[in-house]
Amino acid sequence: MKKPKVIVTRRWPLEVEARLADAFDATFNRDDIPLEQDELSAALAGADAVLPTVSDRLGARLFEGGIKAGILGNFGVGYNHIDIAAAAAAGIVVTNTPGVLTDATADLALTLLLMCARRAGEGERELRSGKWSGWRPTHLCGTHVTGKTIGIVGMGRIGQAVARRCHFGFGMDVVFFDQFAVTGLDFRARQLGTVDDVLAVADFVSLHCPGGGENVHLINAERLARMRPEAFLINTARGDVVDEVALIEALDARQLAGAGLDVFKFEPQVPMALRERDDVVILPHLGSATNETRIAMGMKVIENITTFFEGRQPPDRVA
Ligand code: 8YV
Repeated sequence: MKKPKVIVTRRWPLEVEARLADAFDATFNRDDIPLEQDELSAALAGADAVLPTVSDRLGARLFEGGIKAGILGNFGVGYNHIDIAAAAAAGIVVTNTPGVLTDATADLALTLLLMCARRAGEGERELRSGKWSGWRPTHLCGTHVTGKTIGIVGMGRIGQAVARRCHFGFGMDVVFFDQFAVTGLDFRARQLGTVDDVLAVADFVSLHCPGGGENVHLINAERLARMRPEAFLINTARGDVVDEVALIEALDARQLAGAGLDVFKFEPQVPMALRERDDVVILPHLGSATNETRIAMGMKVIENITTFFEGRQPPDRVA
């Protein structure tokens, strides 16, 4: 039987590329340069499956006609870069990779939280630039973490993994907002009625809701004004959840103490006004970036497209 033609839009871990090359008629992006819109369009027209990532914009226009692909096997849990309604209308199945990146992303949220609280980025910059004059009692004092209150916005898999780390690892009180009632947690946590309620009490606010749709600018000027001046905002979800302009203004006005950001609205562009600040920690979208996790994500995509080509329901179908 002829192997399905599969186009992979970016470099993937070698183990996963080898498995793809074995099972499919696979085309890889050896140079790892993001595909242009016309190249994505050609991929959809020429392959049975296209395997995109967050760096590919798959808007409605790409699904307008002349499509051969039956499935988009997205490498990643978030899929707000794909217009899934347009994909579904064009008869294309879309899958994602939930579960396998939960721990890595939660670990990175904690990395940002600790770096913000303990001024780790500032300290490292000072030392590397040769400006450290030595220990002194008042040097780079930050914010205590243990025993504080973590506020989670979006208590799904990753939100719960962050909350669990904060509760068991740092003895923190956990409050959260989720649009659904969340039960069966194995640690103490209080579900509050609104995002604003969480912002009003949390020392650290960590975002774990999907991007796009109703969540665009969920954290806007009004909501930032509700944060406590000693509090930090952590975002490992999607850049569009936070109004970056409003965040910069709120930091200027000291409405919050700082922010730890792994995601940005127009990646890889990050506003200079954020890059120049000492009260923000910024990382280049590293949430799931461990070797183990990236391999597991790739294998999950393979599982999804394999099931699809066998005529069965892919386990992680989102459209
Ligand atoms: C990925 C992510 O690196 O899975 C996600 O939603 O944000 C990251 O873990 C990236 O999105 C891959 O497409």
